[in-house]
Amino acid sequence: MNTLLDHLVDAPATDALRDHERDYATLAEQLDRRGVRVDAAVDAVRRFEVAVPSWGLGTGGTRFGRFPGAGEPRTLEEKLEDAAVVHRLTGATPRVSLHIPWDEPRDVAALREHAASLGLGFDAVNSNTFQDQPGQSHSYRLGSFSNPDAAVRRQAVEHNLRTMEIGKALGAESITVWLADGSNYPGQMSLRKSFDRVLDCLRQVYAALPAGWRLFTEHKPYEPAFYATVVQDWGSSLLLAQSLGERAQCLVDLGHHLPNTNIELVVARLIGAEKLGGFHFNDSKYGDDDLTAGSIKPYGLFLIFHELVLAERERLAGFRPSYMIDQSHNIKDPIEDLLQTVDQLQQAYVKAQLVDHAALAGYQEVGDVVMAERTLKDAFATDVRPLVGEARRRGGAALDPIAAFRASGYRARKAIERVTTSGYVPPQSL
Ligand code: RM4
Ligand code: MN
Ligand code: MN
Repeated sequence: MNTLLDHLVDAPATDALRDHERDYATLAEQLDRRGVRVDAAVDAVRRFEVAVPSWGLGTGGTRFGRFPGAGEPRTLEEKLEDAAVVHRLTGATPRVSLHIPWDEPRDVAALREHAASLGLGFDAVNSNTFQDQPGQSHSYRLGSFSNPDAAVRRQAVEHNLRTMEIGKALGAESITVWLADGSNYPGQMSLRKSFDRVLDCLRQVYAALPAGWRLFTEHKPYEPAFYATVVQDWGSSLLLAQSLGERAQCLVDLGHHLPNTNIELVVARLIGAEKLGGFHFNDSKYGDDDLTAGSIKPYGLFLIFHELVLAERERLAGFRPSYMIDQSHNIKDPIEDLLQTVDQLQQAYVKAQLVDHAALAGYQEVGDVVMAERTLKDAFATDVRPLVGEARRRGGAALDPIAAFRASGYRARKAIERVTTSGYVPPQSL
């Protein structure tokens, strides 16, 4: 075991353990009465995995400001150390998703080794053609793949090819393409031509996909473009994926829908079309808020997982979703926010496992609306915290990750080690 990670998961306090054992026994007994095998549910949680975003390990910010915390990672290597802490405490995050060039490795082989020594691997790589980078020949001000200038489009395609090369050397198996392309004013660009250009560029990227890789297209309704985003909705994303071929699938970011969109329905449609590739988990109230998953709409999250668990049980063709987190941790400690996130995802996932599917299907057949809805609510209303705690404990992770993280003093130690060159020290009073 890496010394850095030693002692993170010390035995919980005796009374915490005793309380947990009682709560777990009560829940197990309750589930038994409902015909649910608690061990199977615990095993399902233990199999659940989600990737951590490299850009979610430092403190995020808005265009109004950023409030970094002491001891936050300064380098990609330090970000991986923090990601390893999240994995050690949850047992559920063995891979990191890199954003290129935000988190471009200087030495790919060395980084892969460093990650492996921390027990980590790499998930989808994310290309970034939404910002100009120093030394770049052409500007993305008017878009990347949709740009009217062929030289800009070429540059953007080449960036994606390079991103895949890096990903391949790291052992990743997919690329996520999110484009900021769009227009701010009616008339700024041709709505049809811009989409055709995006498809054409994606074809070039798709043609270079390494063996065994998948390409995910990620849609977003607005921001940074405010009038018309080129890949603005799941319909556009599906058109792209279907035109590209079998190894292209759609990625659903939970914050990338207009308010009140029925996301579980979108998920069901994509599953039906064998085109659900992956998720970016987060939560939102208004738009792409990047808040902690489950913090605002936990029932919605559960309903999404219900669709996922149904597809998993039915072993549907083409169903192999890649789960990732995409959040910006602006005022919480990023590690704590990720620990909360994973816990919320594990809870939503296992609640979906508790749904009595046979009963639900029966009620649907005879049109018993009340009982059908109640079947879902019975699962959602179950307090599954002892169950996910037990799953983590059996997997050698922490019963209560936040408590274990706070008790470890990890962040305080890093605040001493990771002194920023700017000498910035956050004010002590909050
Ligand atoms: C976008 C989108 C992408 C993410 C960037 C940082 O809104 O969610 O997935 O990589 O933000
Ligand atoms: Mn995203
Ligand atoms: Mn986003």
